[in-house]
Amino acid sequence: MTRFSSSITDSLYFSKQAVFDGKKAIRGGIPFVFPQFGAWTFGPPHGFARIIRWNVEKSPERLPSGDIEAIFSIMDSEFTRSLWNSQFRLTYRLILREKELHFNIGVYNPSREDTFSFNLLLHTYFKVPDVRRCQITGLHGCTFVDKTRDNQIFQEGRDVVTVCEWTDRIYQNTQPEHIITNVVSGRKMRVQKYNFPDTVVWNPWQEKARDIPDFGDDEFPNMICVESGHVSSPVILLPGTAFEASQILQVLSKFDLLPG
Ligand code: TA6
Repeated sequence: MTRFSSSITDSLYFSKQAVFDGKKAIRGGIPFVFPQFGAWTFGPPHGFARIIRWNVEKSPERLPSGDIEAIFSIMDSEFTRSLWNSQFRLTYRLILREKELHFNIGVYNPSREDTFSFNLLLHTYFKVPDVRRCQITGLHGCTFVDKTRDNQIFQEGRDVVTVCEWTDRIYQNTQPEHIITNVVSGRKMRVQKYNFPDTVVWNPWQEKARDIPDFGDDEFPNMICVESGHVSSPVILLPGTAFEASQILQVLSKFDLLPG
């Protein structure tokens, strides 16, 4: 497949040790978390969507506007039903521009009788020269579940969040926009999200990095995960209804000012 490169795709982090064998999610990029966030009694952690083969509804194609569009989908199969007995159809439409990447997700429940519930999250890995220098806006005042401290709940008091140690937090009801400073080449990244109430911030730091086989011991300073999701509470989808969520990533120059 053609590889499209832009300043947005260059801003994503992939581990030097990433393995793409179809058995587990690649360490980097934007793994698609569905229908479960985190450990799962019935199947692989973070669900099956990041390990199964997706259908290509529309191969990446340049539109007259210059944008590149691609559409992918998954639906229930014998395999998915063996883990999660729900009928579903999920579409994933991507629009790539030089400095922007748009993600439009639709989840549909085709059943006539059965309701299902799910989590959804885009586990985005950003490439950064030094994670300690990144600042993340849009989290001030939000409660968060701290997975590094027995899932205790705290409230964020900082206007901008920095990451200087093992961090694994689910921020709840976050602002619809985050700016992350000092991503690759010192640029800023704008993350805009719709119907994704939560934002997960993760970096395993040195010690935890050693426990991740497909992640180099010295790579933790060069990535930060800022993940738009619906994970604190499940989405409940009634028969015959659909749920939509979207995200836009936009590369800004290092000279663009932070909001407010
Ligand atoms: O989104 C953060 C997180 O759930 C962390 O708890 C951490 O384990 C990370 O994802 C990576 O998970 P993975 O299954 O890809 O190793």
